Amino acid sequence: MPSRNDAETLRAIAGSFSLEGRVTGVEPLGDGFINDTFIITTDGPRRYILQRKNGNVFQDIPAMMDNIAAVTRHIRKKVRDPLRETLTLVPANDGGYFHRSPDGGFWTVCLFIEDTVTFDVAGTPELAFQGGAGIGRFQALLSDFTLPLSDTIKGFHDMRWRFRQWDASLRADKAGRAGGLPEEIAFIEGRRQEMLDFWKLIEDGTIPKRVAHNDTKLSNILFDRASGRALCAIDLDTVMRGTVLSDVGDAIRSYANNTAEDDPDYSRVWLRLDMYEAYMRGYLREAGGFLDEAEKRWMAFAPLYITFEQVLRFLMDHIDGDSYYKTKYPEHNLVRTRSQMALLRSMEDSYPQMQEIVAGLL
Ligand code: GN1
Ligand code: MG
Repeated sequence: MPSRNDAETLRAIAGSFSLEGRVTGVEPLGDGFINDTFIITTDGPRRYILQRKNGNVFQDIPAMMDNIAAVTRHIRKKVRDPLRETLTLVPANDGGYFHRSPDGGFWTVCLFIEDTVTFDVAGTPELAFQGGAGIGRFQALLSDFTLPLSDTIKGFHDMRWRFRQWDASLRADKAGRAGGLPEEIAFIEGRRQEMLDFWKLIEDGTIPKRVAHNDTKLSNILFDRASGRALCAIDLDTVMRGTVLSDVGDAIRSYANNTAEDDPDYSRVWLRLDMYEAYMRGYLREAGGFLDEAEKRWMAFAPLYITFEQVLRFLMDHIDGDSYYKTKYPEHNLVRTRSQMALLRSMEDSYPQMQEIVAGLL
């Protein structure tokens, strides 16, 4: 743990938020790739989540917090149990939704939602069904949201922008790694046109922009411990306007993978069609009502698009010298790349069946 996050500093930071009770502990939680996350315990009735938001990834954290506040306010008004079915931001003592530490860090707090569980691998179709229903519900609750939202990360799922970054990375070859990656680079280039053609449908308005979560991997959903239902979408940092297809794609990338996204044994990586079917059944039950024809038509392609984007982003970070994602070992981004390449190949093989499944559910 870096010294900037030492126990005393963390307690002082926790103390600068309007918490009920006195802080009794601040401990690291989970292993997100982007932010540093902690759990705050107090002698009061609640626990809290403390996060140091990543200032390299998010250029305008105040705008990001405004997005999260607006979206959670909207959801809160519509659900039965607002303290459990959406995130509740806790203001800092000055009334804003973040605290600045002397080293320039941006810190935020929200309520910890008790009696919930998260997963890294879905395991059962029932869980995939519940996860699909959860994201479908999240999108449906926001389908009448009309307030402006800031773009928290420029060009997040925008393939034209991603290729511009990609071309620049290859040219710069900062870590001197590009020469050793002919197969991976050919994998990306061989799909460039296909992916740009899909993105064009968003650019020209064929596929509408709505409010999307944009980071719907399985571990970003809280499941209710008692009922097993998907309760609450967390990690709202990337809530922005975009196509809801990104959410379906990113979810399938994690729920329907037979293994973890960075499994180094690529023979274990494949798309599970039973999980795909279950997720889509849950998702379409909740989202079917607001989707238009173009979204339905391109629904089955979404996982291929997002998995491709992920291959590109992991490989680009490897080429850049691992500056974006947290890594656990030196080749981690390359292993992630290859593991996601195996997943995309499996999706390409299963694409006709994926299309059939969606057609059968609509
Ligand atoms: C990051 O924030 P986290 O760890 O849930 C990333 C996603 C990637 C994901 C890959 C803001 O998600 O886009 O899909 O890692 N988030 C950001 O696991 O870049
Ligand atoms: Mg995130």
